[in-house]
Amino acid sequence: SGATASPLDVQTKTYPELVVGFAQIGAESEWRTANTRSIQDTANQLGVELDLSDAQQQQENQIKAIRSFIAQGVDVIGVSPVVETGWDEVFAEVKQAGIPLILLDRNADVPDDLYSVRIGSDFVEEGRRACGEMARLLDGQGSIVILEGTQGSAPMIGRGTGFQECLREYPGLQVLDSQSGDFIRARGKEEMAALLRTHGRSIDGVFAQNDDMALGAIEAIEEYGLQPGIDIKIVSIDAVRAAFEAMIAGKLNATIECNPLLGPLFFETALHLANDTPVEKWIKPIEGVYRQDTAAQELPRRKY
Ligand code: GZL
Repeated sequence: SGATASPLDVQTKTYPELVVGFAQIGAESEWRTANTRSIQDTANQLGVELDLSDAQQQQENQIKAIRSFIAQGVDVIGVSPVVETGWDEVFAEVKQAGIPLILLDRNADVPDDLYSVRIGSDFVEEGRRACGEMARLLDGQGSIVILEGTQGSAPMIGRGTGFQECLREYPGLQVLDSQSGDFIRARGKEEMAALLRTHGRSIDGVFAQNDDMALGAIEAIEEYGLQPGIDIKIVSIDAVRAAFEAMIAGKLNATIECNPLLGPLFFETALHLANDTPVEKWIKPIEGVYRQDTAAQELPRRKY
C-alpha cells in the first residue's frame, strides 16, 4: 500500500515556525546528493528551519545527530538509517520526547511504534525488476556477478532478496560471485577489477545495486579490455543522470529507477505530523525502468 510521490504544490504559505532535524547518511553517491538537495531545496521553498547533518556513512554519527535534535527540541526528526539494525534505543528516546520520526529512503528493523512513517522505495521490487532486465538481456542463460551496496542496509538486503527471488524463475542464470562496493563508484571499480581477475570472460552480466558502482564497473571492464554493455551486460539501480549517459554510450544496458526527490513528500508529511494529521505508515515513490532504447529521449526530462 502507500500513496505515490506527489510533488508538494508550491506553497504560497511558508512555515517559519516549523523546525526539522534530518540525520542524513552522507554524500556517498549521486543518488544521495540529489536526495539531500531535494530536502534542502524544499525546506528553503517552505521557509522551514532545517538542521541537516552528514554522518559520513557512520551510524554512530546519525545517532549523535538524532540526540542533538532531541536536545534542540525540534518539531520533527527525519533519518535515512544507514543500516537496518541498532536503532531501538535512540528511536525510543525520540518517542519518549514526543517528537514525530520520519524514516526517509532507507528502512530500519524496529517495531512499528518506534517511528511515525517511512517514505521510501520498495527495494525488493527494485531487485526483482533488475533480475527481470538481466534475464531479458542474457536470454535467461548466463553467469552473473553482483556488486552489493552497504552491508546491512535496507537497499542492499532488499535488492538482493528481490534479485534472488526472481532468479528462481530462471534456472539458466547463476550468480558466480558477489562483492560489496558500499554504493561507492571507486569501490565498484575496485571490486569489479577483482572479479574480472578471478572470473574473467566467464562473467556474462553484472548486477550493480546502484548506478555509481555500475559506472565504476564500466571503467574496470574497459581497462580489462572488454566492452561493457556488449561483452558483459550491466543492470543497475537509481536512474541518475550519469546512468542515462552511460546507456546512450551503449555501456550500461538498463537502470531501475529509485526516486531520491523525496523532499516535497518529506515536508508534506512533517507538516501533517506536526499538526497531528494521520498519515500512511509506508509512502512509496513512483518508479520506472529505463533501457538504452529510450535513454536519449528520457535524458532531457530527468531531474537528478
Ligand atoms: C536507495 C538509497 C541508496 C541508493 C544509493 O534508496 O538508500 O543509497 O541506491 C545510495 O545510490 O547511496
